[in-house]
Amino acid sequence: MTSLLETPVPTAAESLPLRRGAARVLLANWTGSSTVPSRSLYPHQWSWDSAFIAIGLRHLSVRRAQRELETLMGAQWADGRVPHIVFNPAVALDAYFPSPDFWRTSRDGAGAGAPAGTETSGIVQPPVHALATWLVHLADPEDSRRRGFLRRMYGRLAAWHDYLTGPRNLGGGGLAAMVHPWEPGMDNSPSWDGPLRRVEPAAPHSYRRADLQHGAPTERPTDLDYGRYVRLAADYRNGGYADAGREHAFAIEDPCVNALLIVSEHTLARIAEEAGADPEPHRIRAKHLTDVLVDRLWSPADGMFLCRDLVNDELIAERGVAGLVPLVVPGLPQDVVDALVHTATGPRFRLGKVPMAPSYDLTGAAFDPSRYWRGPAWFNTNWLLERGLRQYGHGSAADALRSAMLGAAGTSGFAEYVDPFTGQAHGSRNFGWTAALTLDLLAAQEAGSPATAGAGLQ
Ligand code: 9WN
Repeated sequence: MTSLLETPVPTAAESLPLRRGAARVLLANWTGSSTVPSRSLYPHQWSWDSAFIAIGLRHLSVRRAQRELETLMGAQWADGRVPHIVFNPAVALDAYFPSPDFWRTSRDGAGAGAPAGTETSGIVQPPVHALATWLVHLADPEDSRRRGFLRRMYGRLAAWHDYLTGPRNLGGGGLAAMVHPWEPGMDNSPSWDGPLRRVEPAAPHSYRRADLQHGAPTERPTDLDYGRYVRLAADYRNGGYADAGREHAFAIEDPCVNALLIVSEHTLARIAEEAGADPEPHRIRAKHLTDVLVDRLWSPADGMFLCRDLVNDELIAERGVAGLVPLVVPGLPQDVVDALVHTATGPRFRLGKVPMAPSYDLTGAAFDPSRYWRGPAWFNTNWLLERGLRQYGHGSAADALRSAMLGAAGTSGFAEYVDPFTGQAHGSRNFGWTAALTLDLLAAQEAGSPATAGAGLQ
């Protein structure tokens, strides 16, 4: 298939150029208070990017990693939501669309508690933040304690999870619902094709895409999809970003988002202990959400988790990598774990035969090896799978995946995503979380084992 899998484990000296390259990306993307995913395509702070970036940045500078998360949480809304973008006022309005003058959160989001002095988007992204906070703490617990890092983060993280399990419990079972395809972070996944068909696209002349100035149209979402993204965001804004008392045209429960919420709840219990708060409610919630995740999103026939469309209350019959990510959740039933590993290594995802897991079923009708979230392999989802495999005792599969990721990160110039078969680079280069997770994988490889096995809890 490809030589990436056969790459032998490099020594620390051999990995030095890779480490230096990754560090250079993080230094170049640092703005003074946070890190941009990409200097060209994404010139602001993104929510789940910052969490993954902090996980790698801690190996370079613990203080910067703390700052990264503090900056993001500093833009939290009073209702607890953590916005998916925190805009940098020094960046030109036309550098990214939708820009602050589209979201208008300080005005239109005021009723929902948007900050008055910082412009943000009004939607959210997956909750990786408590996990990242805990891992940053572990990098230098003494410094963290001295600075009161966990004490300052705890209340904000707890409010964030309360938002997701409160106002965003749209399905009623307890899982967090996402109301825009940008929220689960896998914008253009084929899982959204069905739900999006119900959405009337915004008129093409009513907005101007900025992403096509930097990204190839064959790798980015189509104009039709973009029109629908804009419509959903504008409708949410026009409703004051309120979650209750409105019909959401798009509302889904996603297994990756909720798996990350569960892992983050487990780590929030650890953070609570350190911060002098009661950890028990977080443990109870994590356990409860694990049961609900299996109950509502597990598909025995597919051997993986699927997304649930809350508009018709049906599982969406598309298999994306989001459905494998729950492998990071501790305490899953053994038959679920076995089936997930079987599916990950079977014909749909071929882990172990292709270097990195694709973002979508290789046998699926919508599979495309180069288009955004419709097939290419991403480093964050593979990093999560690597942790999941290791957590459930599949150490050699995890080692092989780690080597393949490190190989692909270097040869692709820290690409945003890669062709799952060849490792060929796609999207932007010098991408923040690719560089950061490279540093994290290198640190674990050097330690001879994962520094933070499983969810970083046990
Ligand atoms: C919209 C920043 C973000 C990632 C997402 C990825 C992409 C934005 C876009 O880039 O989304 O949020 O413009 O396509 O899909 O996961 O957080 O890297």
